[in-house]
Amino acid sequence: GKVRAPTHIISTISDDRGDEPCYAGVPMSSIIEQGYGVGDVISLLWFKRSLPRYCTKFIEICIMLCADHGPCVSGAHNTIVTARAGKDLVSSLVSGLLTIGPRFGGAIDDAARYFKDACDRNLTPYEFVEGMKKKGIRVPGIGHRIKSRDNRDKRVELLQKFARSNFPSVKYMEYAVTVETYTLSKANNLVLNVDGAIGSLFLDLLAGSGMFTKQEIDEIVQIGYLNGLFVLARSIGLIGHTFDQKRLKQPLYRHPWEDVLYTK
Ligand code: Q5B
Repeated sequence: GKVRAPTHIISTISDDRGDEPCYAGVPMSSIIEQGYGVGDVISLLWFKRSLPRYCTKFIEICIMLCADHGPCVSGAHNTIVTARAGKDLVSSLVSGLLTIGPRFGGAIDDAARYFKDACDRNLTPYEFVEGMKKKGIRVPGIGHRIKSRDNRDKRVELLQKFARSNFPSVKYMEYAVTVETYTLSKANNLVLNVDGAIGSLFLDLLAGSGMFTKQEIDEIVQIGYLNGLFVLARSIGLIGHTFDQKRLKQPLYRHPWEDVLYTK
């Protein structure tokens, strides 16, 4: 009989060997003919299944809302400086992407992990927040540099509004809101931020859609899929900032001396 040589790579999400590429078994022609959107493609390639329309719409809303947040945030700043140093598109893009992490944009997975654990264990917001403080960990998904109780993040409101009208349950998001109520009693800028809103609402999507087993949800949260939403979304804006700087023929950036405290 035939002896199959051992393979060096295992792949389960896509296949390009036939007449047309397939994403999670769905041929490209079906994706186009059936009017799939970016949310459907993400569902197939990340979660290996087709998700209900309200889920793919939610994914698309996350991508649209996180695509950019102006030139002053860490990622855009790095991209702008790199583009102005004469570097190419990919270099400018990745220099911005490399700032995404626990403080900036990359708190979605940890927000999901901590909110899930605290909510599943029925911790009161006081127990959760003060427990985190004792461990010296900032609550991921809480706090913002410019957003506050009196200057709410519109993106968070839009995500909450969509989920309240379309999700079967928003249990985790409501839990995150009770945490926000508590943190706001400590400081005005300790709002539920866009990372926290996406993290908690994605838990609701995973738990409420009926498309994932409990074990699959735990694995998604443990591996950390959700920062991918911010990375993907913000790439759109960072590419835009690169083109903008090139179009404007901006010179090499040098930070002004006056804005540096030189001290010993
Ligand atoms: N404190 C976001 O801090 C920021 C606390 C906290 C308990 C917290 C901070 C934080 C968790 C990470 C997170 C996502 C660094 C943010 C994003 C995308 C973006 C960005 C954009 C976009 C802001 C002052 C006092 C201190 C702290 C305490 C602060 N946060 N305590 N839990 N979470 N959050 N990141 O203003 O007693 O004085 O020592 O790390 O969720 O990235 O638009 O800019 O789309 O691009 O710099 O929206 O909240 O405040 O560091 O001076 O802290 O508050 O312990 O207390 P700030 P700090 P104390 S969304």
